[in-house]
Amino acid sequence: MKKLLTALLLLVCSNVYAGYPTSFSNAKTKAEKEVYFDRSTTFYCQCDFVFDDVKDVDNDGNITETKIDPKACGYEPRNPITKKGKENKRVSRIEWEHIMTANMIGGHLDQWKNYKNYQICKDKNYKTRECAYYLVPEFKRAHDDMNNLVPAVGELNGDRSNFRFANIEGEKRAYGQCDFEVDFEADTAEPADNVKGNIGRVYLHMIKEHKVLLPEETIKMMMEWSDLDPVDAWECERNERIKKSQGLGNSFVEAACGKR
Ligand SMILES: [Ca+2]
Ligand SMILES: [Ca+2]
Ligand SMILES: [Ca+2]
Repeated sequence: MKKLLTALLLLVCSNVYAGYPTSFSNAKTKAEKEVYFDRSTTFYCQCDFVFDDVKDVDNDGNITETKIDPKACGYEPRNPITKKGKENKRVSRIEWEHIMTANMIGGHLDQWKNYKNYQICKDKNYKTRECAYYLVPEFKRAHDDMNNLVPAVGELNGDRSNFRFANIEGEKRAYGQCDFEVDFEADTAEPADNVKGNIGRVYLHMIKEHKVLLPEETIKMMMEWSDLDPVDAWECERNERIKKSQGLGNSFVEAACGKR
Protein backbone atom coordinates (compact mmCIF):
# COMPACT_ATOMS: atom_id res chain seq x y z
CA MET A 1 0.00 0.00 0.00
CA LYS A 2 2.77 2.39 0.92
CA LYS A 3 4.53 1.63 -2.35
CA LEU A 4 1.36 2.31 -4.29
CA LEU A 5 0.89 5.61 -2.53
CA THR A 6 4.48 6.60 -3.26
CA ALA A 7 4.01 5.68 -6.92
CA LEU A 8 0.82 7.74 -7.10
CA LEU A 9 2.47 10.64 -5.36
CA LEU A 10 5.38 10.51 -7.81
CA LEU A 11 2.94 10.50 -10.70
CA VAL A 12 1.15 13.56 -9.35
CA CYS A 13 4.41 15.30 -8.54
CA SER A 14 5.95 14.58 -11.92
CA ASN A 15 3.28 16.77 -13.50
CA VAL A 16 4.43 19.60 -11.29
CA TYR A 17 7.78 19.47 -13.07
CA ALA A 18 6.39 19.84 -16.57
CA GLY A 19 6.84 23.21 -18.22
CA TYR A 20 8.55 26.44 -17.36
CA PRO A 21 9.43 26.85 -13.66
CA THR A 22 6.56 28.36 -11.69
CA SER A 23 8.81 29.60 -8.88
CA PHE A 24 12.48 29.62 -7.93
CA SER A 25 12.02 26.62 -5.68
CA ASN A 26 10.28 24.81 -8.55
CA ALA A 27 13.24 25.70 -10.82
CA LYS A 28 15.65 24.19 -8.28
CA THR A 29 13.56 21.03 -7.93
CA LYS A 30 13.33 20.65 -11.70
CA ALA A 31 17.08 21.19 -12.04
CA GLU A 32 17.69 18.48 -9.46
CA LYS A 33 15.17 15.93 -10.73
CA GLU A 34 15.32 16.50 -14.49
CA VAL A 35 18.82 17.75 -15.21
CA TYR A 36 21.32 16.89 -12.49
CA PHE A 37 19.80 13.60 -11.26
CA ASP A 38 22.86 11.59 -12.41
CA ARG A 39 25.40 14.39 -12.47
CA SER A 40 26.45 15.24 -8.96
CA THR A 41 29.39 17.52 -9.62
CA THR A 42 29.58 21.17 -8.62
CA PHE A 43 30.00 23.73 -11.38
CA TYR A 44 33.05 25.71 -10.23
CA CYS A 45 35.13 23.14 -8.38
CA GLN A 46 33.98 19.77 -9.67
CA CYS A 47 33.30 18.54 -6.15
CA ASP A 48 31.15 15.43 -5.75
CA PHE A 49 27.92 15.89 -3.91
CA VAL A 50 24.71 14.05 -3.05
CA PHE A 51 21.24 15.56 -3.17
CA ASP A 52 20.07 13.46 -0.28
CA ASP A 53 22.65 12.75 2.35
CA VAL A 54 21.49 9.16 2.81
CA LYS A 55 24.81 8.09 4.30
CA ASP A 56 24.52 11.00 6.71
CA VAL A 57 28.13 12.06 6.14
CA ASP A 58 27.87 14.81 8.75
CA ASN A 59 26.16 12.58 11.26
CA ASP A 60 23.41 15.07 12.06
CA GLY A 61 20.56 12.63 11.53
CA ASN A 62 19.30 14.59 8.52
CA ILE A 63 19.22 12.43 5.39
CA THR A 64 17.33 14.80 3.12
CA GLU A 65 19.91 17.58 2.87
CA THR A 66 22.28 18.25 -0.01
CA LYS A 67 25.84 17.62 0.99
CA ILE A 68 29.28 17.89 -0.58
CA ASP A 69 32.48 16.17 0.35
CA PRO A 70 35.02 19.03 0.32
CA LYS A 71 38.00 16.69 0.53
CA ALA A 72 37.02 14.78 -2.62
CA CYS A 73 37.82 17.76 -4.86
CA GLY A 74 40.62 19.35 -2.88
CA TYR A 75 38.39 22.18 -1.80
CA GLU A 76 39.42 23.80 1.44
CA PRO A 77 37.07 26.41 2.88
CA ARG A 78 38.29 29.99 3.00
CA ASN A 79 36.19 30.50 6.11
CA PRO A 80 35.46 27.20 7.90
CA ILE A 81 34.22 29.21 10.87
CA THR A 82 31.75 32.08 10.66
CA LYS A 83 32.33 35.52 12.14
CA LYS A 84 30.10 34.49 15.02
CA GLY A 85 32.43 31.59 15.76
CA LYS A 86 30.09 28.90 14.47
CA GLU A 87 30.75 26.17 11.94
CA ASN A 88 30.19 27.59 8.43
CA LYS A 89 27.43 25.42 6.98
CA ARG A 90 27.95 26.82 3.49
CA VAL A 91 31.27 24.98 3.09
CA SER A 92 29.54 21.61 2.84
CA ARG A 93 26.24 22.67 1.31
CA ILE A 94 25.21 22.88 -2.32
CA GLU A 95 23.43 26.04 -3.40
CA TRP A 96 21.94 26.91 -6.77
CA GLU A 97 24.04 29.67 -8.23
CA HIS A 98 22.78 32.19 -10.76
CA ILE A 99 25.65 32.35 -13.28
CA MET A 100 24.41 35.78 -14.30
CA THR A 101 23.44 37.28 -10.96
CA ALA A 102 19.88 38.32 -10.20
CA ASN A 103 21.22 41.82 -9.61
CA MET A 104 22.60 41.98 -13.16
CA ILE A 105 19.27 40.81 -14.56
CA GLY A 106 16.95 43.07 -12.58
CA GLY A 107 18.92 45.42 -10.36
CA HIS A 108 18.05 48.37 -12.64
CA LEU A 109 14.29 47.85 -12.31
CA ASP A 110 12.31 50.50 -10.48
CA GLN A 111 10.50 47.76 -8.54
CA TRP A 112 13.94 46.64 -7.29
CA LYS A 113 15.51 50.03 -6.61
CA ASN A 114 12.44 51.86 -5.35
CA TYR A 115 10.50 48.97 -3.85
CA LYS A 116 9.34 51.28 -1.07
CA ASN A 117 7.14 53.07 -3.58
CA TYR A 118 5.14 49.92 -4.24
CA GLN A 119 2.39 49.49 -1.70
CA ILE A 120 1.90 45.79 -2.41
CA CYS A 121 5.60 45.11 -1.74
CA LYS A 122 5.38 47.19 1.41
CA ASP A 123 2.37 45.17 2.54
CA LYS A 124 4.13 41.88 1.87
CA ASN A 125 7.49 43.11 3.16
CA TYR A 126 9.11 42.34 -0.21
CA LYS A 127 12.34 44.22 -0.78
CA THR A 128 14.59 44.71 -3.83
CA ARG A 129 14.80 41.35 -5.63
CA GLU A 130 11.64 39.97 -4.03
CA CYS A 131 9.60 43.00 -5.03
CA ALA A 132 10.84 42.89 -8.63
CA TYR A 133 10.23 39.13 -8.74
CA TYR A 134 6.68 39.61 -7.53
CA LEU A 135 5.76 42.49 -9.82
CA VAL A 136 7.74 42.03 -13.06
CA PRO A 137 6.92 38.81 -14.97
CA GLU A 138 9.87 39.24 -17.37
CA PHE A 139 12.26 39.42 -14.42
CA LYS A 140 10.68 36.37 -12.78
CA ARG A 141 11.03 34.42 -16.01
CA ALA A 142 14.70 35.36 -16.41
CA HIS A 143 15.42 34.77 -12.71
CA ASP A 144 14.04 31.22 -12.88
CA ASP A 145 15.62 30.25 -16.22
CA MET A 146 17.31 26.90 -15.55
CA ASN A 147 19.94 27.65 -18.20
CA ASN A 148 21.38 30.12 -15.71
CA LEU A 149 21.34 27.81 -12.66
CA VAL A 150 24.18 25.54 -11.56
CA PRO A 151 24.96 23.68 -8.34
CA ALA A 152 27.82 25.36 -6.51
CA VAL A 153 29.60 25.06 -3.18
CA GLY A 154 27.69 27.38 -0.86
CA GLU A 155 30.76 29.31 0.25
CA LEU A 156 31.69 30.14 -3.37
CA ASN A 157 28.14 31.23 -4.13
CA GLY A 158 28.33 33.46 -1.07
CA ASP A 159 31.79 34.87 -1.81
CA ARG A 160 30.96 35.63 -5.41
CA SER A 161 27.70 37.28 -4.23
CA ASN A 162 26.79 39.71 -7.02
CA PHE A 163 30.33 40.37 -8.26
CA ARG A 164 30.92 40.46 -11.99
CA PHE A 165 33.28 37.96 -13.60
CA ALA A 166 36.69 39.15 -14.77
CA ASN A 167 40.16 37.89 -15.58
CA ILE A 168 42.01 38.34 -12.31
CA GLU A 169 45.77 38.75 -12.37
CA GLY A 170 47.68 35.80 -10.86
CA GLU A 171 46.50 32.43 -9.60
CA LYS A 172 45.72 32.89 -5.94
CA ARG A 173 44.25 29.81 -4.30
CA ALA A 174 42.03 30.73 -1.37
CA TYR A 175 39.96 27.53 -1.60
CA GLY A 176 42.57 24.75 -1.55
CA GLN A 177 42.89 23.16 -4.99
CA CYS A 178 39.65 24.72 -6.18
CA ASP A 179 40.43 27.13 -9.04
CA PHE A 180 38.17 30.04 -8.14
CA GLU A 181 39.41 33.52 -7.40
CA VAL A 182 37.56 36.36 -5.74
CA ASP A 183 38.89 39.91 -5.58
CA PHE A 184 37.02 41.49 -2.68
CA GLU A 185 38.61 44.89 -3.40
CA ALA A 186 37.54 45.04 -7.03
CA ASP A 187 34.27 43.11 -6.51
CA THR A 188 35.17 40.56 -9.19
CA ALA A 189 35.45 36.78 -9.46
CA GLU A 190 37.31 34.52 -11.86
CA PRO A 191 36.27 30.90 -12.49
CA ALA A 192 38.45 28.11 -13.86
CA ASP A 193 39.19 28.13 -17.61
CA ASN A 194 37.14 24.97 -18.16
CA VAL A 195 33.88 26.70 -17.22
CA LYS A 196 34.59 30.12 -18.76
CA GLY A 197 32.95 29.05 -22.02
CA ASN A 198 29.89 27.67 -20.24
CA ILE A 199 29.55 30.99 -18.46
CA GLY A 200 30.07 32.96 -21.67
CA ARG A 201 27.30 31.06 -23.46
CA VAL A 202 24.91 31.51 -20.53
CA TYR A 203 25.55 35.27 -20.59
CA LEU A 204 24.95 35.42 -24.35
CA HIS A 205 21.72 33.46 -23.86
CA MET A 206 20.50 35.74 -21.06
CA ILE A 207 21.24 38.83 -23.14
CA LYS A 208 19.43 37.44 -26.18
CA GLU A 209 16.48 35.76 -24.47
CA HIS A 210 15.82 38.09 -21.56
CA LYS A 211 17.11 41.34 -23.05
CA VAL A 212 19.63 41.89 -20.28
CA LEU A 213 21.74 44.97 -20.90
CA LEU A 214 25.43 44.72 -20.05
CA PRO A 215 28.52 46.80 -20.83
CA GLU A 216 30.12 46.21 -24.24
CA GLU A 217 33.37 45.04 -22.63
CA THR A 218 31.53 42.34 -20.65
CA ILE A 219 29.86 41.00 -23.79
CA LYS A 220 33.23 41.00 -25.58
CA MET A 221 34.87 39.07 -22.74
CA MET A 222 32.02 36.54 -22.67
CA MET A 223 32.42 35.94 -26.40
CA GLU A 224 36.15 35.43 -25.88
CA TRP A 225 35.46 33.04 -23.01
CA SER A 226 33.05 31.12 -25.18
CA ASP A 227 35.74 30.67 -27.87
CA LEU A 228 38.40 29.76 -25.30
CA ASP A 229 36.36 26.90 -23.82
CA PRO A 230 34.19 25.11 -26.43
CA VAL A 231 31.16 22.97 -25.52
CA ASP A 232 31.71 19.44 -24.26
CA ALA A 233 29.42 16.40 -24.09
CA TRP A 234 27.94 17.28 -20.69
CA GLU A 235 27.18 20.89 -21.62
CA CYS A 236 25.28 19.59 -24.68
CA GLU A 237 23.42 16.96 -22.65
CA ARG A 238 22.55 19.51 -19.95
CA ASN A 239 21.14 21.80 -22.60
CA GLU A 240 19.01 19.02 -24.09
CA ARG A 241 17.61 18.17 -20.67
CA ILE A 242 16.82 21.79 -19.82
CA LYS A 243 15.12 22.32 -23.16
CA LYS A 244 12.99 19.25 -22.58
CA SER A 245 12.22 20.23 -19.00
CA GLN A 246 11.31 23.91 -19.37
CA GLY A 247 10.81 24.28 -23.11
CA LEU A 248 13.65 26.79 -23.45
CA GLY A 249 17.25 25.83 -24.13
CA ASN A 250 20.33 27.90 -24.87
CA SER A 251 20.54 28.58 -28.61
CA PHE A 252 24.28 29.31 -28.42
CA VAL A 253 24.96 25.94 -26.83
CA GLU A 254 22.65 24.20 -29.26
CA ALA A 255 24.38 25.75 -32.30
CA ALA A 256 27.83 24.84 -30.98
CA CYS A 257 26.76 21.28 -30.14
CA GLY A 258 25.33 20.85 -33.64
CA LYS A 259 28.79 21.53 -35.09
CA ARG A 260 30.61 19.03 -32.89
CA1 LIG B 1 23.26 14.66 7.23
CA1 LIG C 1 43.59 34.45 -12.31
CA1 LIG D 1 33.63 23.99 -20.43
